[in-house]
Amino acid sequence: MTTAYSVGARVFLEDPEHGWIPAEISSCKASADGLTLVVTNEGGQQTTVTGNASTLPPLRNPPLLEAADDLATLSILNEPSILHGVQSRYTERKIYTFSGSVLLAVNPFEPVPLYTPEIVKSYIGRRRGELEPHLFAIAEDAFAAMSLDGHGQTIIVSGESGAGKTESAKLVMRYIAAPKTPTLNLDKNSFIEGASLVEQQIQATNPILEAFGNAKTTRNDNSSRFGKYIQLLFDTNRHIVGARVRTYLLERSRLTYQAQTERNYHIFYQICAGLRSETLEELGLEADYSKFHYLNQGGFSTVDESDRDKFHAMQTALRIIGIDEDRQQSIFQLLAALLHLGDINVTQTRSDAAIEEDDPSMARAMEFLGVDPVNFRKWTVKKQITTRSEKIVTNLTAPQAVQVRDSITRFVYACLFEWLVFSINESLAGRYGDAATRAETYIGVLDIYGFEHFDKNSFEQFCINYANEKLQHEFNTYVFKLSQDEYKAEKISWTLIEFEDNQSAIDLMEGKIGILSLLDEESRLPLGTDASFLQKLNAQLDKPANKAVYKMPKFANSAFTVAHYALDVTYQVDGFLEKNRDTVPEEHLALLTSSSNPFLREVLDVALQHREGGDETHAADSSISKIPDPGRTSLVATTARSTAVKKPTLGSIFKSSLGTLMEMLRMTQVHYIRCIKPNQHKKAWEFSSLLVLAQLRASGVLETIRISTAGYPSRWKFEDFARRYHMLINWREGPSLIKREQYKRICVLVLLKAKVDKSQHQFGETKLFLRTGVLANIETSRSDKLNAVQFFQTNFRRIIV
Ligand code: AOV
Ligand code: MG
Repeated sequence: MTTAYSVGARVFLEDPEHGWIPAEISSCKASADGLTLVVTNEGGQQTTVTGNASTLPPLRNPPLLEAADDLATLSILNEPSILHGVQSRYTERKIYTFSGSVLLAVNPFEPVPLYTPEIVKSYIGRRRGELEPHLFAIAEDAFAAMSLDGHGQTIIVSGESGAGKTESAKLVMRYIAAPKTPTLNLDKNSFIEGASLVEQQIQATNPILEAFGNAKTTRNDNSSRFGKYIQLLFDTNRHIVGARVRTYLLERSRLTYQAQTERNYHIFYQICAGLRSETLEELGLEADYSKFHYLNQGGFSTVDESDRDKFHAMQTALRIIGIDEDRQQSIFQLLAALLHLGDINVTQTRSDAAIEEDDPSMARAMEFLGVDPVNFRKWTVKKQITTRSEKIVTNLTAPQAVQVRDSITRFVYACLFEWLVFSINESLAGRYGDAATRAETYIGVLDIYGFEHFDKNSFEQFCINYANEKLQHEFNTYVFKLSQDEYKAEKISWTLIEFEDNQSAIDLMEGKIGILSLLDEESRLPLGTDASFLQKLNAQLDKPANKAVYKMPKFANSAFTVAHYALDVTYQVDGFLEKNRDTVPEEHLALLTSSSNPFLREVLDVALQHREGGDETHAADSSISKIPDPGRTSLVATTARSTAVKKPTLGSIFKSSLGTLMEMLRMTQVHYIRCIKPNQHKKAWEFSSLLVLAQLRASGVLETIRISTAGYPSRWKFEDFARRYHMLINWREGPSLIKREQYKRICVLVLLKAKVDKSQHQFGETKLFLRTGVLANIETSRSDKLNAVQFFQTNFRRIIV
């Protein structure tokens, strides 16, 4: 039983609305069942509770420690203390807090004056802890660590959708790529004045990739629909010489379907809003995009002014990375072609699909794609099956034909995205393509799509959450190893503590008999269906061994549930097979690759070569041998050409690129930024405790605390401890006169005086390690003593007067 519960001690009471509310112990009695406490909350209400250390209300830190810059310095590291610490800081407009080596960043949801050139300058060359917690402190840490021995670094930005990962990642990139001179201009959305070409090119990647890879979802108006790892490359003098971008699995379904209040990729709206009216007319587009099926399903019809501004910023960015006006025109033409494709009218005659010969949308789309409309029409309403002896042509139904049409849109757009990433990399490879040879080391920034759970979750959410689950595993390993390393360095005796990680959820998803492999198996069967995939899942995975991670939902027979580290998510199986196969009919592929549009041919060439050739064909930057490659851009799986050849499915491609990414992360020194979304309505300075608590739990921040409380959460350098607490033992000299050789002795005496049991502390080489709660008691004694001194002085004075 812990002795920390006593009259006057501060605790937290669980509250269904606020998570936790502060209270104080008014009476405390030992009973047969442990302790019986009467607890009074701030409103004066009293509650009686009986229990032991694990069931009684959690203790609260002394006031001085509560809103600490670094949560790791808290004496009591329980859930409510962490939550309270983050909340008190956020209320004071302090959005950043350290939790040990991890930076927590709570989204302010409005511009904050924290990124001015002066602030940038102030962090340069400073050690962490010298200044307020900040993204720049983490970036500076990474830069310093890289400069020290040339070791590669990665800054991993994580958090749920809308938490602020992309904004944070951009600020971090800007800090790292910024010339370390006082004249830089870091205004939002402006390019750095006086920045070198490569620095400008690095900044230019953001508006481009966001236009083509971000979209409005119900959770975030600028949600990243792809994962991104950007490596900033440095030479031996620690000057930036280039960069390399790797992207992971762009969401494809959004191109042809958007849920209510969601949008397609920004770029479509940007061209409608930003192109000159002559160009719009040439492309058959209108500023009012509501007539396009691919743009109006989410229910939007008004032009957003910001789309126009973003379009111009994006065009500037394209120019900076070397995509000139002509090429831009070709890109816009391709995008227009896709919008027209979506408007091709597919009807049903009896049981067969039909498209009018002179469908105007088809004519436009084919003109821009450079494809013969007759053949296109034929292979959209019919399909050819090759058997051993003959070829049989059958008619498709209207929904099947729409499927074919939409698969072409998704395929062409995915290739265009690949091509863009490829072009960006060519330009980032240095003016003479020499970044490769000059680069000695790097700082990587990882910004992926955050954990997602919608009302209806599908293959995309499965992949996104799978990626987050893998990252969470890296995080656990990192934090666990970090505490172990410190214990080892300080040579304190410590039995290795076990902690429960999320390996079983990962095995469930990617294991030999896991969801992805069963999905692949089913996807390769010509007659495979979503329903039979689900049957397989249930037959293979609904076993006692998976009880904790796999569940069959009670009220749905077309879904399965995975217990993720963040929370349980139920996935609807319909569409899983189709999305995983991600095929376009081979006849259509042949039409596209032999198009009369040279730009389309180039786009497909780059994307497909990339798929087949692997790293070697990644021309621009393949020779960066010193710098490990975090995996090529997500690949484009193509046709169902032959069932004999095992073509890669999207799931298997994603699995292997994530595998490469994780290997890469393990080779680097990692730094973590955990973004937190303070409320669901994107409102500035509103803090919903329950929502934040859920994220702290899910992000593993609380789990890391659990890991550290299993050991010794408080670590104090002898010197710091001695200086703060020497007054408890009436040490003869003031803090400034204490000598180095006395530090440890003072620590011993303070612990003796505070009656800290031997089991509650250990002396390391340079630090004192304390079990949870010990410091709080010592801190309380210190304030009591200070109060007593003050009381004495006041009264003493009164007597004299
Ligand atoms: P995400 O990257 O974490 O979501 P974003 O970085 O896109 O989230 O942030 C969402 C929105 O929050 C931004 O559009 C800004 O309006 C606001 N925001 C975030 N960080 C800041 C900041 N430091 N200062 C001011 N506003 C900010 V997702 O990509 O959906 O997982 O997939
Ligand atoms: Mg994002």
